[in-house]
Amino acid sequence: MTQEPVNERATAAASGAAATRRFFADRQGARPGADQERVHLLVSEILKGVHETIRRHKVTYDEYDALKAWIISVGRDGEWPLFLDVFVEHVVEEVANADREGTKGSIEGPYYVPNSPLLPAETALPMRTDEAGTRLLFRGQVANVAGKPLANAHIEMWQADHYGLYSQFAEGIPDWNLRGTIATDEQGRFKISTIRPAPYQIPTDGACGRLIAAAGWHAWRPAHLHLLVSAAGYSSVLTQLFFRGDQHLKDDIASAVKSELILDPVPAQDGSGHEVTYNFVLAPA
Ligand code: MBD
Ligand code: FE
Repeated sequence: MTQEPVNERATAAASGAAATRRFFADRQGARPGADQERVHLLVSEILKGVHETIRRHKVTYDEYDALKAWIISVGRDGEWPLFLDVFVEHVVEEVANADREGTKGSIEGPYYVPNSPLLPAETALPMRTDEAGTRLLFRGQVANVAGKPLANAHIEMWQADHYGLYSQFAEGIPDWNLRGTIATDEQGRFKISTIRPAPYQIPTDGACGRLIAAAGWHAWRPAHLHLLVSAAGYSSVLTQLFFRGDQHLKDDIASAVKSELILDPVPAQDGSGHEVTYNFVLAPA
């Protein structure tokens, strides 16, 4: 897939501010940990790692000042949600889901919005009449680990558009564009028309972009669908699905790709774009 220049409408400042607001709206309970021993243990160990790196590499005052300026700018640019979700969340997810049965989890990232429009099992994600991109018919079934189909399971889905932009985080896109909550039918099935998202480049004009440039890294994530699948009595799975052949499967800046989460789309039978089947498996709560 060719990539067009992106992100003029998803500046670090705009998407960062929206992501920060969203985080506090969803996580009113997110407060510094109450467990003093745990705070002491974890913060001491992190600081020790920093101290050891400074000694081992004889970090200079110039480097220390560059770090200080950069950390201040992460906050100024509203990019703490982005930075943490790109560079840290994948390990939290790995630990949290180490013993999960069924569908593998992946990171949430900064762009989830709860309470997206409820849609039937066979549906199209909300999109603009002239929505750009290759059509994608995404279908499958939700079942439990014993193979029993789960009727009325909810598949919350959110994705970037053809230009790598997320509604509610980039300018000029309808609020619920490419976001929806699909309820499975009696057989646990779903059939969702959408478009293939584009590979996603994190904003390059803010603190995260400056770090990436300074380190000689790249800013790309492979194209992905975000999903949160839930059913009464089952443990929800928050995950992402990727596309076979994407050039960034092996070097996702957010380290979120797992081999079990790669889709193999084929040309659609009706000749309109691609179609793919993926089945979700939930474990008891
Ligand atoms: C994304 O779209 C995303 O999914 C993550 C994890 C980080 C930045 C942008
Ligand atoms: Fe994403």
